[in-house]
Amino acid sequence: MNENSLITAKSVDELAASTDLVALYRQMLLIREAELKVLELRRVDEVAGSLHPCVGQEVVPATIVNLLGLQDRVLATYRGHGWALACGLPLEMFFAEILGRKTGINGGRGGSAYFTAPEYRFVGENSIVGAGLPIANGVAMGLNFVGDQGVVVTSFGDGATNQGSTHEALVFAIARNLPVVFVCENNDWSEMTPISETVPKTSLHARAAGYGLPAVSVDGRNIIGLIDAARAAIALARSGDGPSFIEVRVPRLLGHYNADLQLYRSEEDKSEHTSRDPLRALEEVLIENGTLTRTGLDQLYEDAVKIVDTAAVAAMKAPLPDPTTATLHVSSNHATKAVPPLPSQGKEIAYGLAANRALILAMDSHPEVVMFGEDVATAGGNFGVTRNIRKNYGERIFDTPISESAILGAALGASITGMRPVVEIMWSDFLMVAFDQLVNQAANVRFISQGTLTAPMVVRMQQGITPGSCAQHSQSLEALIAHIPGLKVGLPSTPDDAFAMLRAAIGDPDPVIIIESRALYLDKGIVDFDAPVQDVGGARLRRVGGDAVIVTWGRITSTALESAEQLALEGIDVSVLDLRWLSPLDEEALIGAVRASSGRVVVLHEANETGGFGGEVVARLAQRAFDDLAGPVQRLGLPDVRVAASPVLQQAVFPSVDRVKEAVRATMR
Ligand SMILES: Cc1ncc(C[n+]2csc(CCOP(=O)(O)OP(=O)(O)O)c2C)c(N)n1
Ligand SMILES: [Mg+2]
Repeated sequence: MNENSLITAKSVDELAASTDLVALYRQMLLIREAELKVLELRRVDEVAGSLHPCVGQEVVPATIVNLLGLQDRVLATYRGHGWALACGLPLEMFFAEILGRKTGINGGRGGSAYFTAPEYRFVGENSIVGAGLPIANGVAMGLNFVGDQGVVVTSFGDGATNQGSTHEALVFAIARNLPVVFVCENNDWSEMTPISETVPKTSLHARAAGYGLPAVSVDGRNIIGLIDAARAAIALARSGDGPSFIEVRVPRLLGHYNADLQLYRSEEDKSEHTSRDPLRALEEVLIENGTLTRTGLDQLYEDAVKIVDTAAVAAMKAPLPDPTTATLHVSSNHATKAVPPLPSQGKEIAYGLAANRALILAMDSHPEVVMFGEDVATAGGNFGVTRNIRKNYGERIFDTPISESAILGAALGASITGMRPVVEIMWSDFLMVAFDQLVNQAANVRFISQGTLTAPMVVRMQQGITPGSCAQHSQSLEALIAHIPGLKVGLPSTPDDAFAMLRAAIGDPDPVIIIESRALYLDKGIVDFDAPVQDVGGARLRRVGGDAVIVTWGRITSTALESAEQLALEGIDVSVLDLRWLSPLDEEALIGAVRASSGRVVVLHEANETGGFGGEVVARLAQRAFDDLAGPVQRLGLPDVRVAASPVLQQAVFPSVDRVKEAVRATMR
């Protein structure tokens, strides 16, 4: 790969002539003055928290955004003020956000390091290093799905090129030939560590070139070279020729953040960086080529200061947010309709096939649904759940690299741009390598945007113990997801629910995680394919008995039911409440079932006991139904162990029917 493949044959003079350097200078100056003003406001305690100024790096957003159209999008990092302003975010909204005001672009929810302004093409900043790149891929997919032919620019630091998600994103973008321009702002430092220490034997753009992206490195003072490279990269993306990578070498004129004393940095390094300021370089060009005089420059400077001051003063007068809104916009909170009983009429079908039917129906009824994941398309999935979709729906289902962060990030980016991705993570254990994209990214979309943007994405995965599954392929991790506000999670325990809950998830406006059970995939049951689409949420009473209730979910529900049948032979009549959804939790059904079952409760799950969702169930009962409890609640889960592969050792820890029966008897003593 020719590392200079983004440099076109156009002459420097031709490019210079077609570029409004004064407008560019104004833009850079405005960003610089805005940053300096923000720092000043921080010094006098008008701003809370850390600031990451882009002073020295203004040239990158100012040049590149200028080359974008209205159909294009930008994603940046916590050092993203310049990108947002270049995209057109009004200065007053910018200051108001950083000042934590109601009139800020996100009403004070984003602050300096995490604001988003999609209405100005700025998908957002990101405070997680490297996390924006996978999302940029999805935004590119989404823009092109809605027919905008948009190009996505995502900016990140030199340090981010050491992050796994960055590499996954580059690999994914090239595999899918996505219209993304990856812009690395190399300021030589990642916080307090020089890039030379962590990337000793290669260059940053060479890394990207190694994946097959056209890649180039440009000095930020070489404004014409930067424009040339960016134009070429944008043109490549726009014409369907895929992603590319531009490294821009820029100085970091200040510390990593506002309070950084930079004791780790030599004076030589600081002055070397100061000597490379692109703003000063551009001033010299403007003077040398006679475009402006010193007085002209001074005038532009005074104009910029005035504009910035006026906006800052106005923002400071803006009202603070109403504290009662702090809990709003976490999830959609539509009331859950009553969940119908399991159907007695319908078609008998296996659990895995029922999920497959839900996916096919979604493909038929929602053109915006796309599916992707590892082995899901041609092979039909590791467990066959996505079989027979590729042949009818073509590229709407595709196989991805083994890159879980890239998969989830792409799903997120696509979901906020008009698509409805339904992606598969092969085993819930594998979610752990990409949890950021759910917890720090997807869960925040509605919140940050004050409900103006949502992320309607579905993640399917499966979990649990089966004979021979090792400690890395047998965990039950639902409590980790249920812990995160902004995510919804459900665990179907029957074929009907494998169908109905997946359909509900696909119809939901928020990120929903459906945890299927590998052990159940071949189990058959009646499925009502004609039933109306349910809402996400709602528990189901699977058995009614007045002596005690077993509260459970997922595949171990069948153990609860079998235990109840056996206990009935002893004259103990037990209810079984299948919670189905842990988030949102059907608290009314829970309390109702406890009251109707003499207040004797067993909470049963396959997950380890400590920190399992059973603890949450017990806490809710203690808070809301303490007087209804007949005695201590019995909690039965996997003991706090790792799971062995040997079936004998597995059976030794799995909550068996006998243990469940014993737990129920214990509530009656
Ligand atoms: C995943 C993650 N790890 C660590 C951090 C802490 N952190 C914030 S900024 C930063 C340095 C990143 O350097 P670089 O990518 O070069 O960007 P720059 O700050 O120079 O713009 C680090 C380590 C983080 N926010 N996210
Ligand atoms: Mg850096």
